[in-house]
Amino acid sequence: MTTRKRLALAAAIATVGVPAGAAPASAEEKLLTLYSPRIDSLPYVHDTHNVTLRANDQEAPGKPGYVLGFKEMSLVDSKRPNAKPLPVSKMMVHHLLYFAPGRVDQLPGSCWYGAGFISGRGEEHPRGTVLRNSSRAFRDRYGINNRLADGSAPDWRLTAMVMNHYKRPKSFYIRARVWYTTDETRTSVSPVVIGDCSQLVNGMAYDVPGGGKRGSNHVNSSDWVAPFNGRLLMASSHQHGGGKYQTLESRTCGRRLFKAPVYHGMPDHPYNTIRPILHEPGPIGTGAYATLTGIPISQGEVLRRTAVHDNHNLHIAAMGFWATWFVKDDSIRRCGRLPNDITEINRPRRFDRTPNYDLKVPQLARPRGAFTAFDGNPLEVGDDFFRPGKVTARVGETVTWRFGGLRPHSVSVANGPRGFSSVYWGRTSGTYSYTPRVKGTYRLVCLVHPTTMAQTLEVK
Ligand SMILES: [Cu+2]
Repeated sequence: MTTRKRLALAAAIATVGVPAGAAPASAEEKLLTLYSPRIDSLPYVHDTHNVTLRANDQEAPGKPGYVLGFKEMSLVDSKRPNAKPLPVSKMMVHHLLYFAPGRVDQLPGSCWYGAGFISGRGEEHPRGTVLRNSSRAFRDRYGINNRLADGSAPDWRLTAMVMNHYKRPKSFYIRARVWYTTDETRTSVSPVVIGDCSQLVNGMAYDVPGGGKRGSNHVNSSDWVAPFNGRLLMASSHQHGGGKYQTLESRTCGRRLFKAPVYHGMPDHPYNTIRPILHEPGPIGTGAYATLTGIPISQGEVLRRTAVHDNHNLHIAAMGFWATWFVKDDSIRRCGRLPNDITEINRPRRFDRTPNYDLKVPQLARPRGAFTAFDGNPLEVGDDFFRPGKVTARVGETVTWRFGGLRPHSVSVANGPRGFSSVYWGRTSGTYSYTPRVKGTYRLVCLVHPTTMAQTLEVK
């Protein structure tokens, strides 16, 4: 089949869709095992690794086709087929994100539009399984089109933010088990990230300042206007940072689609027992939903997402967005009825119903030297230090930090009267400013190097 015909076919399938109850497409799915190149990490360093995965059937699929789902995304220290995933108590996965840049059939409207996003694993997937909705029925019908406009298979990009809790340097591979087919009959689905896209430069994160009454909430909300007619097949809430729940509602149709809980680990879960505490423990699960039929969403329909967080304590680099799967479908009716096959797919068997929102994240390194008054000149952030270690400033005075290292660093409140932070994966140049409005002792850390870099800011 020529590329043009194939694209035309894919477009036709995407437009027409497959009605619910239709016979499944012929299968021919394979489970590919793919490995990243070797990645090296240092103890307690919480850094981001960006790697290219070549389309050679070892790192990424070598032939164009459809990604039907990820059975597993995990860290291993050898390529033995039966190598056990490294435990989260040793190598904690903050996130793994897979992209196929340049792939066809990307639907507009995503905060990550154009990046070719395929799938990801967050802290809410401690077991490394990301798509438990990936039933055979789903995989027989839907897939993410993994091909470039010229008909070839794209190289992939993998972004991995991982925390090494071994006391020594550790090398690992990221292993993905991917359901894949070169069969042409799948309906093309597209991941669409619905969030506050204005926070994209912060990696979709925002700070929950805290300081509210016990039980008070911080709410982050945004509206999304559907740029196409389609069906919503899957919606996975992503929250951490003191998250309580996130909703997705249709303003146009006057109905709530989902209220996704945040499931926190029991006190004995590795996320809570792991030491040292490098960052606020993330949830072990978040509400995620799948429907084979799909929820009809019409062009121009307004969806509002609302993420609710605890605001008694501070929660820096908090998030609230939905990772969804859409299929284009011009046959849907505006505000048509909700399907009766919606299932929740990421609910842990055990979780803590009274999470510890008041956990105080420790400042692990000890700032040294005497207090110096901030004089308007930017405070220095380098490899691997804050200078000076102890600073005083006044309420209402804008404090500025300048990044000058070869390695990325961040300015982040571990604990204190209010939360603030620069971008969590760190930066190597430019400045970051914050104007404190509340007196007190702010214990700052670099999130990338939390055991070695700390600064104390005393606001008077
Ligand atoms: Cu650092």
